[in-house]
Amino acid sequence: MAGNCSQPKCYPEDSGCNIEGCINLSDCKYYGKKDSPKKEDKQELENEGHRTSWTGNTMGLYDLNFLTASRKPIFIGVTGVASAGKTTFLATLYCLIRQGAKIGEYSFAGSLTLNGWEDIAWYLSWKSNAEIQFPDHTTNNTGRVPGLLHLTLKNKAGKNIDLILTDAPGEWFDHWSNNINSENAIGAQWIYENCDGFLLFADSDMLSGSQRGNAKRQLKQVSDRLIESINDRPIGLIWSKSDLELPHQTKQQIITHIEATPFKHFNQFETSVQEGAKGKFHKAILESVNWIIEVLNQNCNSLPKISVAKPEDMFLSKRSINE
Ligand SMILES: Nc1nc2c(ncn2[C@@H]2O[C@H](COP(=O)(O)OP(=O)(O)O)[C@@H](O)[C@H]2O)c(=O)[nH]1
Ligand SMILES: [Mg+2]
Repeated sequence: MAGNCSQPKCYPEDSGCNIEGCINLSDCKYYGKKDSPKKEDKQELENEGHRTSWTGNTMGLYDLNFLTASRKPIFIGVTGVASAGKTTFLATLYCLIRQGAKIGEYSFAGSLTLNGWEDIAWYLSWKSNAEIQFPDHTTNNTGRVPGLLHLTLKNKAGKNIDLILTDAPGEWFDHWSNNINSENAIGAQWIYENCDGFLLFADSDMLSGSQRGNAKRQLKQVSDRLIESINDRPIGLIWSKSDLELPHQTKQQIITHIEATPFKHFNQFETSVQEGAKGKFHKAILESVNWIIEVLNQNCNSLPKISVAKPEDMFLSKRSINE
């Protein structure tokens, strides 16, 4: 049984109800039922192959089968401690592309998790007394897989790419940076093992406030853990909440710490839910995601050149006699 659902492939606490699509979990006939699923239901699930992700909710692991069967999405791990601004960043990203903003050369072409995006972006879409409303705190559960948000993007040449961005509780990264083998670190370790690139959140608010010593220590710990087996994967450092001032010296201390262990792809971006002068903070949100896509494109092996007499016709051509 997965979490509190009697259906083996449903993780309602992590990703919403995926069998009945119930908004209120208590309405679901399978939720909270301790008895095992009826035999015929079980068979139905076993025979269904790759189920279409139809609810539009944030995806769980099982929904990924459908997406990854046809192509490899780019997985971006959104990492950092609790309240660092991760969910707000994701909600702002969605609001921007919903309005037509581009990520590099790519624009929005669809999503299997529109409900999931709308759930977090809803708060930013309504301002009361001109004050921004923020998304709810991502609940800390003992999930094994984070909430997964999906985007399909398309460029002018008609090339489609799929992105999956993780929305995980920050507490997971706290546990993970202390001990990767702890039961509470499983979800963060899943992100680390499966993501192609990472955004690491540095909270300008916490780093400049009364708890700054603790905030610096936590950030350094998470970054050390991330760098440990990073290989060629990119890490973008996100200075979140950049509408608030963070002393240059503090930033430099953190950069120096991260750069002390050299790794291949590192970049930094100042972002905020506020657009900033000439929209610079919002542009940085789009640029950070685009930078990861570009680095991953460079990392792909280019096809070897085949020496052929007729390069325009791969099927009929022969190797040149002189070679
Ligand atoms: N000033 C400012 N505050 C922010 C910004 N983004 C988030 N916050 C604050 O930080 C809190 C936590 O943000 P959230 O996105 O839930 O953080 P998460 O736990 O990392 O997902 C929010 O409730 C806001 O109060 C921002 O861009 N600027
Ligand atoms: Mg969150």
